[in-house]
Order: sequence, then structure tokens, then C-alpha cells
Amino acid sequence: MDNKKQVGVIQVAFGLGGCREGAELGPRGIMEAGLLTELERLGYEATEVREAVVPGKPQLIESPAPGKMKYEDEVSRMSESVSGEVASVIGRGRLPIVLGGDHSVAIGSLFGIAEARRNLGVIWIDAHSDLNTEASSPSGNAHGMPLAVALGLAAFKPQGRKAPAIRKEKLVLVAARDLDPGEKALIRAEGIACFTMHDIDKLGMKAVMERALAIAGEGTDGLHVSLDMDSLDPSEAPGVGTPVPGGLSFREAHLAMELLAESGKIASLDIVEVNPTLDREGKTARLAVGLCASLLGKTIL
Ligand code: HAR
Ligand code: MN
Ligand code: MN
Ligand code: MN
Repeated sequence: MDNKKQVGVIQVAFGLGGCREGAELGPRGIMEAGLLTELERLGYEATEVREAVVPGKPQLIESPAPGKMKYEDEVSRMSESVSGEVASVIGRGRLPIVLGGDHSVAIGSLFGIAEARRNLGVIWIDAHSDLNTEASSPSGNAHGMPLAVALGLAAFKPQGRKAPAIRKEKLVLVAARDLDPGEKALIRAEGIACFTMHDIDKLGMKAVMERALAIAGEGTDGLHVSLDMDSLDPSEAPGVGTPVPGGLSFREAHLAMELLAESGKIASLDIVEVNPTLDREGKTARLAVGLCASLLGKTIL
């Protein structure tokens, strides 16, 4: 991590990639839960706060059409803005923190980061694998596709950006427990590292993170962590659009962040899928802030 300790927060108030309204309120929820105060406590100075330009809901509500990404134009415009903001934050020597929004915002962050780091390691902490292509997606929702887009496997390509943005050999999925048939086939065929909840139960989070770091952290020039709050158990993080039972405990998630921080390799971060309209008095947003702090070096003692 930069020893200057400066970050740039990029708010992406976009929810059209998901299946329910409210994720677009995520950035505000996370800010109101005290992100900036927490960053200041950790010694991060003069945090820059930026806002990506995101299109609002169009008049015409798109319903799923086979083989098509819903709200493709809106996703395209959003990701262009996010990529630009992320690249400019990195260009000024700061660590970008992208606040979603649904997980389609990671299309923007991954392609923006890739401009600076062609050899990126990615740790994707999520109940889902977000590896659907337009052809395999059961929903047409863009938030189920960001990794397929970043790997260059989807039909959708961000304008003016070089795909792929990331390499499958340097991608690790953690906390997966709800995979679609096409995603399972892809993970096997491409040999993508996937530590499911079953693996975490069996090996423990410490061993899983050590293995994840050995895959994504070695021989790369920085690690991107994409934290989908639905990776946590719904009892801890109720405010997400697609909750899946059997998720990470509070401590498992913090331990993962603490071990990533100890690696010293974190270069960028997304926090996504916080939906304040489904949250319980800001519980999920506060947890998101706490996990961000652990990833950026907060320790118990
Ligand atoms: N796999 C399903 C789909 O593609 C569910 C999408 C995932 N939801 C998310 N992303 N929150 O992780 O439609
Ligand atoms: Mn996701
Ligand atoms: Mn998810
Ligand atoms: Mn599913």
C-alpha cells in the first residue's frame, strides 16, 4: 500500500445492474455510516470524495431478453465514468475505494485499474461468482456479469477499453455459495480458483486467505479486492439485494480483511450491493465501513 496513505472515494449511485431498487442509495448509506471519520482515524489524510456520473432510470423499463444484458447502455455510460474516475485517482497516487451501487460498478473499476496495472490480482468476495455471460445469465442482470466482462468473455465490451482487464490465473473467488450452471461450467473449464463456503468451513478462513494470496498476490503488481456485502451471512448483512443463507460470519469477514491488509498488497477496493432500503437501521452500511477499515489496516489492539 502507498505509505502516503491517501485514498480517493468514488461514489457510484447506480442500481440498474441489479434486480431491485435501492442499491443506488448504497454510497450515501456507507458515507452516512461514517466512512470518512473512520479513514481519518486510520491516518488517511485529505480523502478525496468523487462522484461517478450515472444515468438514471430510463422511461422504458427493460425486461429480460434472452442473450442481452439489461440496461446495457446505462451500464456502458456508468462504467465509462467509473473507469475514468478510478484511473484519475490512481494517477494521483491514491488508493481508489469504489462505493456501489450494484456489482456492475466493478466493470468500471476493473477496466479503470487495468490502465495502471495490466498485471492485476483480484480477490472477489461474494456469495455469487458474477461470471455470467449474456448467454448464460438466467436474469440478464449486469451485476451477475462483471467478471465475465472483465475477462473478455461477454459480448458487452466497455467502450474504448482493452479487454480483458484481468487474467483468470490471478483471480480468486471467496465465499461462493450460489452459482448458476453456466458459471460452474466456466469455473471448471477455465480453472478459476474458487474457495466456496464449503472450503471455508473445512479449511478455515486463515488457510483460505493464505491460498488466495498465494494465487492472486504473487507475481502481480497489486491486489484489487471486490467486496460484495452479500458474501456475509444475511444475519450480519441484511441490507443486500440478493441475500443467500450460509455466508461469512462477522469475524470471518474481518479476519479476511485483516489478513489481506497484512499482505501489504492492497491497491484498490470496491464495496458493493449495500441496499439501504432493505437494511436494518444501517447495520449493513456500518459493517461495510468496519470491513473497509480492517482492509486498510485497522487492528484490534
Ligand atoms: N447469478 C445470478 C444472476 O446472474 C445472481 C446475480 C448475482 N447477484 C449479485 N451479484 N448480487 O453478486 O442473475
Ligand atoms: Mn457480486
Ligand atoms: Mn453477490
Ligand atoms: Mn442464483
